[in-house]
Amino acid sequence: MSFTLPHLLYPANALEPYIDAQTMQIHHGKHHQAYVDNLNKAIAGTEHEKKSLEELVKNAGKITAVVRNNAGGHWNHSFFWEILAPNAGGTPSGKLVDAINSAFGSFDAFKEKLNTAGTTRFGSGWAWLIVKDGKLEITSTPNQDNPLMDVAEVKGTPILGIDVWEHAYYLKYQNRRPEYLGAIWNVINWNKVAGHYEKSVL
Ligand code: MN3
Repeated sequence: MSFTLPHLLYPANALEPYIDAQTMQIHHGKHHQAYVDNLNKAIAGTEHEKKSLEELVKNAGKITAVVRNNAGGHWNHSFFWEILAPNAGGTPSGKLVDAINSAFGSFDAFKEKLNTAGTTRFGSGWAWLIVKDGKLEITSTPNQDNPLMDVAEVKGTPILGIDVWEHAYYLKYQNRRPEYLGAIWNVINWNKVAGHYEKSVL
């Protein structure tokens, strides 16, 4: 099958001032598009052509580095755009906030731990909140890997992921990754994250 770039659910400038419009346009329209195009090119005419994105991601270590990087890039970004939203942020409610408090002590302690995972990920990668054996954990992955992959050091179901590649923040924040990580909490769509959480603990 051939993969396509998903539409953003909000205008590119909707996450201002936390994420600027130009970053969104390039990140979605150029970077994500390139992962989609390169993935389609890499699987064309191969046995992988008929597989779902999830199958490709879960078996990334058994395929090629090109498929691993680009299937990961497509999955991660599709996931990322949906957990961001304008007029979002704040704190989650319900079962998710209970699970966060019980796993990390408090919502602030959780944010700090996820920010540390993002800040200390050397080079390019992602910071994740995952469900592993029914419990919440924080982890990070290099490049476009994710915790669903067979090659992930810590495996689990992602419910929140933050892109810490420079392309996600450099135009506005330059080298100040911690500042970007501080701002992104204002645009986290907790309803979406809670939905992922509830599905993963069914
Ligand atoms: Mn990115």
